[in-house]
Amino acid sequence: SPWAQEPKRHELLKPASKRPFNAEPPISMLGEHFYTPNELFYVRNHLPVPCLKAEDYELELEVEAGAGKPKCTFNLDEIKKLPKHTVTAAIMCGGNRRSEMTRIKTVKGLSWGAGAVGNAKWSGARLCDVLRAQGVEPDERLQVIFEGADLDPTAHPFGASIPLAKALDPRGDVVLAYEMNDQPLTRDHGYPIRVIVPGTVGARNVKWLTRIVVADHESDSHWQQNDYKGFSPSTDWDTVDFSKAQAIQAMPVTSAICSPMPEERVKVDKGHITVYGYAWSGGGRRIERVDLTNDGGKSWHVAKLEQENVPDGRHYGWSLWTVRLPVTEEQQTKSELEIWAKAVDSAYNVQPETFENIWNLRGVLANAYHKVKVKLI
Ligand code: MTE
Ligand code: MO
Repeated sequence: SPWAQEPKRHELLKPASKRPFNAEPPISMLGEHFYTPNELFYVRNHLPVPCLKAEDYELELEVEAGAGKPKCTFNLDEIKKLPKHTVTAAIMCGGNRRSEMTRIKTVKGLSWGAGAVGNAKWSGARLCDVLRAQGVEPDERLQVIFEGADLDPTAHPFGASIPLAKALDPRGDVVLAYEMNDQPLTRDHGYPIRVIVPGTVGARNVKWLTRIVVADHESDSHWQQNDYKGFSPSTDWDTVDFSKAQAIQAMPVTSAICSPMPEERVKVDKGHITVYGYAWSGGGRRIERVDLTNDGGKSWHVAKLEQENVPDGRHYGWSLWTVRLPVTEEQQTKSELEIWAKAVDSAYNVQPETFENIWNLRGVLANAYHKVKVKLI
């Protein structure tokens, strides 16, 4: 069975599906660590986890279009000998928070909560160094295709692609990573090498990377062509034409309340409750502000942010936030409270208020205000 060699997982990872393994941690724990502990980092696998040995590992680079040496290969030692670069980047699944969108109307996909995201320090060789050493030159028309060692039943590998411009941009910080938070990658997260494409939807961060192709077209994989794309709320499975929509690359601004959890009983302390969570935007956009309300938007409270001190445009890590929210006497007597969070990024993009107008049949890009109902005690 292809599933016989699956790795052991942390018992706190709650599986949304077991084969392939897909799981997220309890979000209250996510919000406690700026760097998500590796064993609690969500796992999103489409296929069985391949068993790769460091000593046999080989990465193939093919330049099919544009300038550059047509073919070369690298073993693990050769990749590790290149200058080591470290970048903090959050990886978020395109379907993060899908379960909230489903409440409006059913969507197709794994029912993720707000935990299909994690933030880590990734270290490895810069893809721009590797490409430039092979003579690859900037060309706006070209794409870089990545293939994993995980094969579907018809022997097609998991694949994805990004524009060559992102891959060659030193400020794009694309790395061929062999370390996650200073530890070797675990099998679930792509051992021995995965590509990290900071600011870009999880699906392009190909794990168990075995082949890179510079081409004049996008990856022809199912996941690039017929998945991970957004559509109008009126598009249904009879009318959808996947060839007409752009593959998701950068993600829109989002946030989530990690604590309190829905339906939690929260103790009011001196007329306040403590609320914390995460916020993130794609494309390297820094989080500028996170606003909270517990009275349906009549009054807003600005959260305190914890974030890396790196320039905007290259701010790939998430921001954690915390706020002491005042609770009125009247709210305390009612005992039920609904908290809303919305984040604002450095381009002043704001989360949409509700899911109604951003609903899409695959349940991706689910970034409306995060709303949590709690009980006060
Ligand atoms: N890479 C390969 N080879 N196979 C996969 O199934 N899943 C992708 C991406 N890279 C996937 C992959 C998706 S959809 C996401 S969201 C992220 O990996 C998840 O990364 P993680 O499991 O390390 O959290
Ligand atoms: Mo994903």
